[in-house]
Amino acid sequence: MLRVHFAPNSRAGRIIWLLEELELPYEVNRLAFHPKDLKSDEHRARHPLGRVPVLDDGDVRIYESGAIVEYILERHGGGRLKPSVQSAEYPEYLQWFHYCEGMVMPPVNTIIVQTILLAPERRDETALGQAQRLLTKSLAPVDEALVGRECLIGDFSAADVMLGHACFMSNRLGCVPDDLVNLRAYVSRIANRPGFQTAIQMQ
Ligand SMILES: N[C@@H](CCC(=O)N[C@@H](CS)C(=O)NCC(=O)O)C(=O)O
Repeated sequence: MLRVHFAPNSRAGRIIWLLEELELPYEVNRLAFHPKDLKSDEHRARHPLGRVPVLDDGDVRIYESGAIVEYILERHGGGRLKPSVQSAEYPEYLQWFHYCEGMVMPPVNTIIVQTILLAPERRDETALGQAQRLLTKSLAPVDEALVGRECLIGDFSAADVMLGHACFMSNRLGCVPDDLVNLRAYVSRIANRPGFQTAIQMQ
């Protein structure tokens, strides 16, 4: 049985969402998004930095949300939610899949640190402003890619699970400008998917 080490309001939601979309059975180890759980010896034995998500599959243990998504698709997905390697969509699928952790999440991380995690006296307005501008710039190409499309590469895919989740998080931080109309509509569409709702409501 697949077992997801999960904390609410985190990238672990991507894994729950993917498993729901694939209709695969899974178990959840619910952790608090708090050092008492994430930095415990027990959880550090799963992830050296004490982070989520982590997936167990029998004897396999793996972390990094993108790696976990690829692992599930390849070992358990039966060819679903991913274009074939020879298809015209495959390069764009890869691009958006990796754009998530590569371009969008770094400024999202900084914004969360500078607005939520750091004590007010340690916050840095310059770092926050830079991250907000970088995030807005990084989201503009995603908005363009969505012109006339329901999903990033046309059909719903794991690229939507990765980058769609990052766009949802960006929107929740108030960082999707009103003029990115395609992206705003996309965020509403994915937020309405039952699998996404299961993931986002999980505590
Ligand atoms: N690149 C990693 C990032 C993992 C990560 O930073 N997870 C966050 C939650 S979204 C976390 O566990 N934070 C807890 C902490 O930093 O203490 C991935 O995609 O899995």
